[in-house]
Amino acid sequence: MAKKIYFAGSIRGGRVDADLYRRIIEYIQRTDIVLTEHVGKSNLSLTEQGRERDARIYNQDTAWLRESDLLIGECTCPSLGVGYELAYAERFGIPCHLFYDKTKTQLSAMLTGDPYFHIYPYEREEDIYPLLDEILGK
Ligand code: 6K6
Repeated sequence: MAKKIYFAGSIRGGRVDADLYRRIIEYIQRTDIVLTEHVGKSNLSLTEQGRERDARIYNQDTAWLRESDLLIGECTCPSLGVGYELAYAERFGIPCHLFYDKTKTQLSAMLTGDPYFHIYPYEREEDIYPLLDEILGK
């Protein structure tokens, strides 16, 4: 059965890797359901929309997180929102698989130091996809 995947990637933290997010999302969608497809879209609004609209985003995203089978995060571009989502997922027992390009960044010790997280440092984008196959049970 298709799994429900919460894909986490930076939005207001910076959109430098938005195309990479889109490619990863499209790869996952070949076999599974990505609840957060918008994270890979190039035209999304980055500006604060007021607390009411942001509350709708928060409520929707945390509901999706609780119903997801696992979280896959691309963490090269640091993002407060992604960090929050990871702690939230851990609290609800959602398995978390985190990727980052080790030639570009060092992950926070709050992630690498927490044995709850499955962490995959990579050097080239093509290294990501066979790992995704393993994670998704392909
Ligand atoms: C509308 C259409 C697309 O995006 C929007 C508005 N913004 C957000 N919509 C949905 N989820 C969001 C939005 N902003 C942040 N998030 C969640 O936080 C995503 O699930 C990302 O994984 C994460 C990014 O956090 P920041 O701190 O980099 O914004």
